[in-house]
Amino acid sequence: HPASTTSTPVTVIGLGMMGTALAHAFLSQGHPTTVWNRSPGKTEPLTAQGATGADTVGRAVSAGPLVVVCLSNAEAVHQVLEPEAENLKGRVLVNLTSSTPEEARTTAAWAQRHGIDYLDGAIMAIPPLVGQPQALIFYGGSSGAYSAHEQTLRALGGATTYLGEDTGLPSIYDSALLGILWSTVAGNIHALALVGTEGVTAEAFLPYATAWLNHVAVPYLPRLAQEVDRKEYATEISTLNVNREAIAHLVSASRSQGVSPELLLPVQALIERRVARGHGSDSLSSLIEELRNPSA
Ligand code: FVH
Repeated sequence: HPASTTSTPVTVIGLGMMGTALAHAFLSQGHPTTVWNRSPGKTEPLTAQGATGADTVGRAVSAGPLVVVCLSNAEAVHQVLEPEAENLKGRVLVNLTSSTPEEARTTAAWAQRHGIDYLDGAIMAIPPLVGQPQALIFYGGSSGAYSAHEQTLRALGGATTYLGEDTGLPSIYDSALLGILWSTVAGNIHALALVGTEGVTAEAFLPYATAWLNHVAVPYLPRLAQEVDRKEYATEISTLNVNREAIAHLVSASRSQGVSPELLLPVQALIERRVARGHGSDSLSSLIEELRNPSA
């Protein structure tokens, strides 16, 4: 692969909210960009910006060495690209569609069979952030393809990260980080409902939630990581026994304040189960063993 430059042509297949943002980012970096979308009406805003609208997938794929696909799901990717396997041969296919590791590896195996240089990717940003320095996008797969097109792919985000040859990694990192996002948002939503019962506004509570995450939750993560990697769960500080009492208070307080504790009940159940199995003096990190052995 010749190393990518700002003149490397790029094809974007799929012009949903994300695909459109991707095409804009490539265009703004000066790449000749060809775009295709299943239903009409989505290419016009991009052709007005200088993109070339292709009326078939085949013409879009043939436009250059780098094809980026971003559709709703893996099934859509296969529906659109299976017929183009021959045409994709020798090109680099970058799949930024959300998928499971299994779907990513299945698509990678399909690409391999057809001589298509494949990278799976996961975009850890919402469309408006695409192209920003802090936009984080993970890639996994062909190292040759990545080194050849890293420069071009950086148009999509400054925090572009290559995780190695395993095409399954970007999606597992994606899911893991989204899990942290959803559980953090869930905790905040429950907290705001709780303080709200006493007339405390979200704005008034915000500085404490922010400080709590920055000064307690985040500094705990390195210790959590070490305990998990070493499977060393002994602690004198915050045992499961202590947390079991505290979360029981939270649940009963929530109920007596008229706020559903449902977002936190699963955590309470996990703690109860772990304590019942005799691990009450372990740290919170030992909960991971319950997740790893659900039926244990
Ligand atoms: N939007 C976001 O914030 C997230 C950020 C993280 C990454 N995700 C993933 O990006 C993929 C696309 O998401 P999207 O937000 O662009 O989704 P839509 O706006 O709904 O656009 C979907 C496009 O997919 C096309 N499409 C769907 N099914 C088919 C099919 N069977 N054949 C051909 N194209 C298909 C659809 O075409 P059309 O409806 O306009 O004709 C859109 O172009 C996704 O994996 C997110 O998880 C976004």
